[in-house]
Amino acid sequence: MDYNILKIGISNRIAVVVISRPAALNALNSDFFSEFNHFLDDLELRNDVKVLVITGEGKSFVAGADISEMADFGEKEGFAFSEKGQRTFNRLEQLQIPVIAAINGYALGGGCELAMACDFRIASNLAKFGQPEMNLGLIPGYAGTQRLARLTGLGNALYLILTAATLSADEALRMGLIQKVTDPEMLMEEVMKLASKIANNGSRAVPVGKKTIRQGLETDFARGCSIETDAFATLFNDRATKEGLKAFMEKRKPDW
Ligand code: DAK
Repeated sequence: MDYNILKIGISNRIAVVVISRPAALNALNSDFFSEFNHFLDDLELRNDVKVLVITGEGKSFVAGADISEMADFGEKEGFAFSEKGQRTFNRLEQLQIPVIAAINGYALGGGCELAMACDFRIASNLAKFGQPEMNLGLIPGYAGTQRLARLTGLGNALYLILTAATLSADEALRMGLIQKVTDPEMLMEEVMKLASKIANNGSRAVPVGKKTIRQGLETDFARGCSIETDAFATLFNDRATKEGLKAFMEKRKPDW
């Protein structure tokens, strides 16, 4: 497939996807969803990529779903639009490998929802966050109503969605929406440092840890503990786990 919106680079076990439609502040249109799903199809077949980084070109991460595409929707089109976006973002969230959103600017509406479907959010201090759908007579349609409450708590989610408030990066950090704020020129360096740290762990513990935490959040505590026990046990079949334990005992770094 020829990519027109996504710029994709893969090196040192890290894939970086740049969403590049800067004239529309990287708003998510149908072409984006086709290209992104195609990219995920490829990514799921590879085992040499250990971390995915997503960022935006220009002054925006993603300024939302493409409003110009939505303007003439009826209920049927609105349903299909929401369903396709939710399916794509769920797929992203359920990737085996960790995903980092490097938030360089506006993360509004569908852009904030995209960032929330990632595992980590690191932002430039120029970034702005919000769910401004109320200003359009809408509610978030890419699971923002669900993920925002899970990440920031009920009161914050109600406040952000019902008032369409815009948050600075520092406010988003205080709310627990993001993990770190950096100077704009340090953003990619910080993100790549984090990505490398994770990518250099050669064991299955990274994907297993991600899956266990995410599955546990969707169930009750007792069931979550049982999922953890099963996952913990399976790691003892892994050569890399044996090497990690042995290396500790021998006071050396593991040779994954
Ligand atoms: N869609 C399409 N084009 C957009 C856009 C968007 N979300 N955001 C910006 N653009 C375009 C602008 O129209 C403008 O295009 P030209 O006029 O140059 O052709 C260009 O990007 C530059 O934007 P501005 O000139 O406005 O730039 P400023 O720096 O002055 O302002 C801004 C930046 C981010 C504050 C402003 O552009 C803005 O307010 N943008 C809209 C932000 C927004 O409301 N985002 C949420 C979109 S709604 C659902 C499924 C999904 C969703 C909802 C429901 N179901 C189906 C139920 C999700 C909805 C959304 O994400």
